[in-house]
Amino acid sequence: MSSIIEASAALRKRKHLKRGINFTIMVVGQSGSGRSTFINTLCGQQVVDTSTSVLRPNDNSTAIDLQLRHEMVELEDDDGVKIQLNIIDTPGFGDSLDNSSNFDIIKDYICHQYDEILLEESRVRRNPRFKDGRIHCCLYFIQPSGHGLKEIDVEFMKQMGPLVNIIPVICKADSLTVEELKFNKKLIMDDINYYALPIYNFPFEEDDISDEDYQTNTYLRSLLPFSVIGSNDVYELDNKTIIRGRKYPWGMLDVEDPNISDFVILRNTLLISHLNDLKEYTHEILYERYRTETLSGGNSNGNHRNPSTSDNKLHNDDASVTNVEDIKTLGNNTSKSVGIEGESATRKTSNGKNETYLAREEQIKLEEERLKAFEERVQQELKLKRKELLQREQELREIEERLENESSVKQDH
Ligand SMILES: Nc1nc2c(ncn2[C@@H]2O[C@H](COP(=O)(O)OP(=O)(O)OP(=O)(O)O)[C@@H](O)[C@H]2O)c(=O)[nH]1
Ligand SMILES: [Mg+2]
Repeated sequence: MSSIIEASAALRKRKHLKRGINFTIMVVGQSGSGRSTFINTLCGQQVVDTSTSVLRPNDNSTAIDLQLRHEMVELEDDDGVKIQLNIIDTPGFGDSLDNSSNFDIIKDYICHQYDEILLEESRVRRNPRFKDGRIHCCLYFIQPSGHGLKEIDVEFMKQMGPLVNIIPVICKADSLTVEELKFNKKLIMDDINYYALPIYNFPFEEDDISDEDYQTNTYLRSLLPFSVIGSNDVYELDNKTIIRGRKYPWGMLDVEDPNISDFVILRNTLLISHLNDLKEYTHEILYERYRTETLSGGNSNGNHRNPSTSDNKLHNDDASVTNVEDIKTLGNNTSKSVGIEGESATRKTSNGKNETYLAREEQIKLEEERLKAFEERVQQELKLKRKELLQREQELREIEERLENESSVKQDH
């Protein structure tokens, strides 16, 4: 019997692995920051067409609407483990004078995914085809300016950090010298600390972490913000080695060269070493807080995430990185890309008030059902009491009759 159970558990696991691990990344950054090129570099294939990305305003104004563009790519590692990677690109972000609607659209989208889970959790019958659309990581692209963060960067991280794991990234790192990159990283981290921006800083519990993980997380923290270089082109070197590179008048660089950017470390962190951590943090901390606040009626989406572990002392910056750097890449060689471009684009709602609407409606329904059951119980009890009362009345009447009879017998005598 137990062997049957073990076998079916193994089968389930295999099926699960066959179906793939679902992982969702949102890439946010101002236009031209290299989001699309990065997505193609991350996936090792042309997922986003970078030649037709110019957005125009919808009317006579100069304001450009933010779009949310979905891409889905299946990546597979050497062991046949599949990752179903959902990527949400955000063309139009930060392109207008007033970008507040951009923030609303992104916040609405994130909260809508949480509401869908809330609804699903409260259903008596689960939908077997339900798809978890929560965003597990938001890569926020910062263009290096030598001035730290801009107001829009601070505002974005402040507003979205409590809802989603934000990992800040310096894009186009090839435009910086070694010293400039170091300087820009420092300025950005100074601003993040100064404004107490709730980014994902590889949190851990000091007493509940292995030495190796401690060193890895501490090292990854020390790299923040990650620097990346992207490219849409691959080149063949020496008639055999193929690299994804950038060609300059003075030579060529390999975007995967760990000496010039953190791209490979970031890719391995996202797709291998911290994929589960990011998913768990999303479910156990971010969603859980959203759920509690929503069900207690107090969610204004302005919640403040204060990562309890963010103050863990940092040390050992030179810690070994084997865990991250040594892992070989997923996906370069693999599989099909399914583009659902522009699928669920602009979704505007006023100041984020109706995103909890569905959850509230479901909650009211549950409350009504509970009240109905309570009412039925009370009715039953009432019926019983009435019956008892009738019985007592009957008994009383019988006693009275008996007494009457007895007294009339006495009188007769
Ligand atoms: N030097 C350098 N240029 C880059 C890098 N990544 C992208 N670019 C270039 O920057 C330009 C914009 O890149 P995209 O990937 O289209 O940027 P995007 O953020 O998707 O832009 P929009 O979709 O138009 O908002 C292109 O000319 C890219 O070739 C990089 O790492 N370094
Ligand atoms: Mg683009």
